[in-house]
Amino acid sequence: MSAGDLAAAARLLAAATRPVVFTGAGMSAESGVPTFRDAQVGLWQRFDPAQLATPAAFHADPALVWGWYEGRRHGVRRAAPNPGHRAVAAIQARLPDTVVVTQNVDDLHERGGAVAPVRLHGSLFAPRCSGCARPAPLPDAAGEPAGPLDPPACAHCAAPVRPGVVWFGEALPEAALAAAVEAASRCDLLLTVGTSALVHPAAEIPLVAARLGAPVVQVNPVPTPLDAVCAVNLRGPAGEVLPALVRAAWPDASAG
Ligand code: BJW
Ligand code: ZN
Repeated sequence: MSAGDLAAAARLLAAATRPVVFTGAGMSAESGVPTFRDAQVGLWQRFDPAQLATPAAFHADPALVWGWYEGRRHGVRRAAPNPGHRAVAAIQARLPDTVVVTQNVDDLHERGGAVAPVRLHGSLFAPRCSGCARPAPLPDAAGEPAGPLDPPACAHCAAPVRPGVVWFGEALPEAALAAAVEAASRCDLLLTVGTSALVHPAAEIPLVAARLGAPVVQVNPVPTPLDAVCAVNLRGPAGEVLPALVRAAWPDASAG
């Protein structure tokens, strides 16, 4: 990341009044939460997340999929927000009309101080019934599951409880998608952080902003399909780049 690029992005941020911060798994990487397309670890090594995150996988083997999510919940509970999450909260504190839109299913934005992030892909911590769709309580946090684990049964209809996330082939929550499109349509800066921008329709959110003339600034260590629409590409980890960006935009601010 060059000093010139950082300064250019900081000028855009300092001039913004209603930015959107659009985040993906790279936002939480420095908290130790693996990105979606990272290699899996331990006993999950031989499974492809894209194969597990589907309604068909849950239908075929609910214990396999529930156990995978229990393991991930366990990892996220032990993780802490990183300086990137705190920098996002600092942007929101400085510019109260900032909208945070996340694809992440962890809770690290909230724990890092962000207010009301719009969740496009649901949450690890909001299971619901796979039959009647009623919210279901989270099972008590036990130790790390050793592998497949039967999901609880719904208290109302006895169908298996499923993770409250959006799987491939499923529609995104209507209100969240509408809020994200609305915010991107009227923003005066879109800051995209830590996403491969491969998964649709979420990946279209920065494109909506760009199409309507808002500058797009990207934070990612590697190029993505969004590079072409970005006014500035800041190549580097979110936990370092975002605090540096906040410091450069508002030299008096403290951002982790
Ligand atoms: C760092 C970093 C550091 C690392 N700092 N950065 C149009 C075109 C093609 C396909 C489609 C299309 N429209 C729909 C589709 C199909 C499909 C899709 O997009 N497929 C593509 C993969 C080809 N989409 C869907 O199926 C969606 N549903 C849908 O379209 O429904 C239609 C419908 C309408 C009406 C009725 C019924 C149906 C649903 C998509 C749901 C995605 N769900 C998941 C799983 C959530 C639960 C879980 O976590 O298990 O969401 S998939 C996964 O990908 C997860 C993520 O939120 C999402 C995005 O991933 P993300 O965040 O970008 O992570 P990574 O790992 O890909 O990238 C990490 C990045 O971080 C990398 O770039 C690193 O370089 C970077 N990085 N360290 C900063 N320190
Ligand atoms: Zn039920």
